[in-house]
Amino acid sequence: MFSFFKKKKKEEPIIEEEVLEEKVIEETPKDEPEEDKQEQIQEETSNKIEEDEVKEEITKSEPIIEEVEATVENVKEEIQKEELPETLENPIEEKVEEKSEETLKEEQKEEEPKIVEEKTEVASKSFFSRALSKTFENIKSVVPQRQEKIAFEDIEELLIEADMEYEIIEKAMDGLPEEITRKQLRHRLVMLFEHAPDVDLSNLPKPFVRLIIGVNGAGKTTTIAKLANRCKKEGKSVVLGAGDTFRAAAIEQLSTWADKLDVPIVKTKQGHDASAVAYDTISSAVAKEFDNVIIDTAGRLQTQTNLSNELKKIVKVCGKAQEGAPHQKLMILDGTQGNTAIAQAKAFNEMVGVNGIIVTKLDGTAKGGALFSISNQLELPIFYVGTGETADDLAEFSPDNFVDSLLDEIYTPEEK
Ligand SMILES: Nc1nc2c(ncn2[C@@H]2O[C@H](COP(=O)(O)OP(=O)(O)O)[C@@H](O)[C@H]2O)c(=O)[nH]1
Ligand SMILES: [Mg+2]
Repeated sequence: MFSFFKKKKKEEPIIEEEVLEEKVIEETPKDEPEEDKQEQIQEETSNKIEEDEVKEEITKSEPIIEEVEATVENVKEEIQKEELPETLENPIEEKVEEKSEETLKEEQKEEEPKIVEEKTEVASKSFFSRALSKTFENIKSVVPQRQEKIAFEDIEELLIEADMEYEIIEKAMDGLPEEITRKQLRHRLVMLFEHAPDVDLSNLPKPFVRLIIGVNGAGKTTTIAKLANRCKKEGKSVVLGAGDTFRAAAIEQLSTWADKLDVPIVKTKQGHDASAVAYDTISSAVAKEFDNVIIDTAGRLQTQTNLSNELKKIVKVCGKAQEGAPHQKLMILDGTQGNTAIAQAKAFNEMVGVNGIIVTKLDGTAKGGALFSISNQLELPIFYVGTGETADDLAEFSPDNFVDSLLDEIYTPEEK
């Protein structure tokens, strides 16, 4: 069916465009419950058509801000036509207006002498000993007294207690002597975090687009709020995209955070196309010269295939809105799940490829050792850790500080 249009495209590009428009309206009567298979075929067809349309709109429009905005309008109209003709207000428009004020504020802020101290908030040793107190209690049950050297078996046992996977323990400890010094163990443990971030943080594209993925309840929405909060503290502008359109509550939750943090948000109604939200968010960020875009996504749809298709589509559409976007696909993992989170992460990694991990809820768990396995098994860096429910409870992950704080619990201080 699609190839028919393609053929036609060469001869009569203008007519084809009209046909395509009709096609979209005809072929995607969303809201109606359908047979799974049929739904999927339709979804795929409309995906392709929509993508092509977006592509065409983009080729037509010159890189002038007004035109970019017009494109956003078109895409939005299309979606509203398709899915919800009686859509009331226009939340996206509204929020874009708010943004200009926001931008002004940001600009003013930038003009003021910059007192915003470099608030990098890298997780310190004391941070980890607080955040991982439950994990450390377990460890201390194996080695209650600090020592200079610790027996191989004890180290093995305490790492198991901390929920580090046995295979990783074996790998880390391979060839170590019967009595292990702090230095020896430190070297091996830090090595497990060898997967460095693949983004040059000194030269970020503008806007820098982060797509947040992970299962429901992992902490995606909360982490987005935390990241937005960091952006603001660093004096950078940020716009949020409420891309978890599957649940109304998810949109509301992110809106509430946006209000609280006073950052703009692009959203739509429940059930609408998440990729269109992503497209709108990025396009408006491009037009308004925002520094950051953070996009939420659904953690669960009717089926795993649907979820996979939706995420793939969002990723593609992000790239249409801005070349190279999303610049980071961040996987949010619930730290209380320990090693079971790894299986989830692998599934998401297969769907869309993940660039890095944020582990949440470290405050409530004794499974902090899973950080080793998570990073090592997934061959991905851990960027941040979440340690509470407020917007401030996020710290940049530092393998060195994490390992040192763990070793401080069991080894006597290193003689210099
Ligand atoms: N204690 C604690 N709770 C968290 C953390 N991150 C998220 N949560 C809580 O976990 C629950 C699910 O978070 P949410 O962001 O809605 O997850 P989502 O479904 O992935 O978007 C909420 O009650 C959050 O407050 C964290 O680092 N520590
Ligand atoms: Mg959520």
